[in-house]
Amino acid sequence: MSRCLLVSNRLPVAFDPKRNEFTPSAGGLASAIRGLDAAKVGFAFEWFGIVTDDIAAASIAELRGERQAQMLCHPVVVPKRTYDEYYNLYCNNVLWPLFHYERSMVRHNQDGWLAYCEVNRLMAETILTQAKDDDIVWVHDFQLLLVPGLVKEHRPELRVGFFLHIPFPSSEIFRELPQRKEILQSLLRCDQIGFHDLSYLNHFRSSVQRILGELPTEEVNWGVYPISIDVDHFLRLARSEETRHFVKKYLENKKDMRWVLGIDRLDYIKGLLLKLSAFKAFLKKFPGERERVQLVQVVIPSRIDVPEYKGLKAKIEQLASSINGEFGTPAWTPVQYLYHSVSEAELSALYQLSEVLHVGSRRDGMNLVSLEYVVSQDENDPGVVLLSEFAGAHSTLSYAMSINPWNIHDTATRLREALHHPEVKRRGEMAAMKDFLRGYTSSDWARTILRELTIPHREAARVQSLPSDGRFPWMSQLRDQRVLFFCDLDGTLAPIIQHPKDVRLQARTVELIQSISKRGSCEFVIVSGRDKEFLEEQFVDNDLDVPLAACHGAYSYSPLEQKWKNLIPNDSTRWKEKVLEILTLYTRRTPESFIEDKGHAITWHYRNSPREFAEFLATKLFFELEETLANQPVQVNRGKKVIEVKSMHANKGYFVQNWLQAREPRPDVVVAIGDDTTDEDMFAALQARTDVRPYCIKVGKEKSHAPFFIKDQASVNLFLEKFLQSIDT
Ligand code: GDG
Repeated sequence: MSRCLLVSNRLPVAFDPKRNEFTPSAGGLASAIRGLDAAKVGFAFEWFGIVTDDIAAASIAELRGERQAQMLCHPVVVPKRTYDEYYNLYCNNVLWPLFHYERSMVRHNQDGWLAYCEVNRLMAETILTQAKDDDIVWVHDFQLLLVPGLVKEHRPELRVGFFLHIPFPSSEIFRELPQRKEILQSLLRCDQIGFHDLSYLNHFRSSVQRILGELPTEEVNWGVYPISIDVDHFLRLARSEETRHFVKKYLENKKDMRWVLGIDRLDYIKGLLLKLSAFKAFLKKFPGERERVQLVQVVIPSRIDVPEYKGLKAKIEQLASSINGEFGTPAWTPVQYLYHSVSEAELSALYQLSEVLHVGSRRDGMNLVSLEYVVSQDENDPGVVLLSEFAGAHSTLSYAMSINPWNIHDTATRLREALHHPEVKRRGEMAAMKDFLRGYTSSDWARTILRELTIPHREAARVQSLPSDGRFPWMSQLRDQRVLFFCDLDGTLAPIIQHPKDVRLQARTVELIQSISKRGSCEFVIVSGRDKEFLEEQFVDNDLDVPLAACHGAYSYSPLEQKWKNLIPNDSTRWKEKVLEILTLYTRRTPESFIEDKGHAITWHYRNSPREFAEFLATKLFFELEETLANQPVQVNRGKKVIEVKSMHANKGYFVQNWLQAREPRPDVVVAIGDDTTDEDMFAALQARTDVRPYCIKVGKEKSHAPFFIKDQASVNLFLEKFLQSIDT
């Protein structure tokens, strides 16, 4: 089994020399990674983390492989004073608040930065001495942003991945960081950079473009991999004797009271004051709910030596007790406030007994508590998750009730809705989320990341251009195989020309598509960014009976049913108004540019405009759109002479995944071919699949997720001809 060196600030266990005791480390990162199943992930993990004294180091090192650690631990000793400066002055006073958009909390300082460099150097040195050539180094989180650069400087051939557990802020915020260049340059040395959410990745990309001038040309694989939890562990925990004992015990007091639960580390990012204010507003607005509902808020002590955290604690306690003072009765305490951690069994019991989980984070990389709550629910009478739209988990939990925690009055109303959400709905919604999590655990998360981190390595040699005879070697193995073919239109089947509406398929291309799609073993699907009407003209009106996907997969057309289906029925398009307003301004300023509204996407074209001026404005426009739409369910893409804003779900990646899901029997082979950035979503989705053999082909020479290349559009027909021969012979 290959070795994966996990590198993070903390180890999974801490050692208390006074009590001579080991305690599991608190926090999301440790709890998610502790749950990784090495066998499922397919790697032998060894964990590197910092300790500040030799006794702890020796004791933890001795644990090697024992239950408390679950993984082999390598403590890296850092002098206490340096550690404190690194952790308090830079990690907690600069990076943490800045990355969570809390600019007023940022305290820039040079001492912290120097200590940060020193600790990162010590960590990198240890890795350099311990890592063997075929190990994978997987660095975690904002405390160790310089480690990838330092490791790569000496061992460029080592595979290094980085995962950020907190948000990556908008470039408008990130560019304030005095050490912005050093940090980006280090991260760009990685072979792979992972984020929880697409918006974080977009912010990172635009920061690179803005601060370093351009995106790197060499191979960096950056992606979105939302973290998950050890689902089996939480399912078992929910049924355990110990948890049942607590459920019974708590029920004796709870009786008919309805619980709104909060489990948060003491941190300003968790929005505890906003949550309490919303609860107060709820009690004011809905007097009928008083004496029937209680907010059970567990606050886990954290960074308590820091004055800001002490101050926050005092404010929370003040607000909680003022709510109790104002609304409480001898028989009812509105806010039950606990300021200590609870055991796992108690936590599971609280999850099970609470009618609503309230996550009101001002910003939160992911938020594992919300996932744990879902998994712990009783399927017959589950609760509801009230979830801040500023938590990464918002993109994972499809049926959570969204709140904007800053809108206290609306949150109060949503809380009431959550408490009265009908049982049938709760059941269906919770079952869907639970099912999703059953199939996507923290081990799946790690496996996807590590697989991608190793594949390019092994496949680097296999990146291949179309040979002059038009046959990739793998084409000799297509006979008797069920082949699914996804093909882009513009720039792939048809050349890019000056006026997009004049594009027509060549007669030979039409013939080839017809012949391929008539083969029983082969399904040929056109996946295009064009609108339905245009595709209909090109294909349906020319009697080309192939399935079509318009607007990057937002609509699909079945030749059998002869009708279009909207694949995103509940798509909200409120963002469109704002986008049209911005694009109209740019169109007025840029001669011969124009706007195309495709329903789920809006595109700004500037292919006929004065080149330099239009490119300049396009860059500006791109950033403006990203800023304006940072928290909207949309993607902003820059393609060839176009900028496009599209609904997150109008995405070729989603489309091909869904299409494949519905295929029974599954095809053996999937071929995907395309030339534009939007095709990259399709390539990335297919390359990650293990149940089919994907062959992704990029038309053009740009960097791509696709391992195969065809140099230009004019060579595509040759490839199609040879492809047809390969499935026939
Ligand atoms: C960072 C990011 C991201 C909490 N209280 C108790 C307890 N916990 C456990 C929970 C959960 C974990 O701690 C908290 O995880 P979160 O994700 O909610 O938050 P952070 O610690 O801020 O984590 C976050 C995460 O990294 C992972 O990438 O999701 O956004 O900020 O697992 O169950 N466990 C026990 N008693 C407690 O009192 N036993």
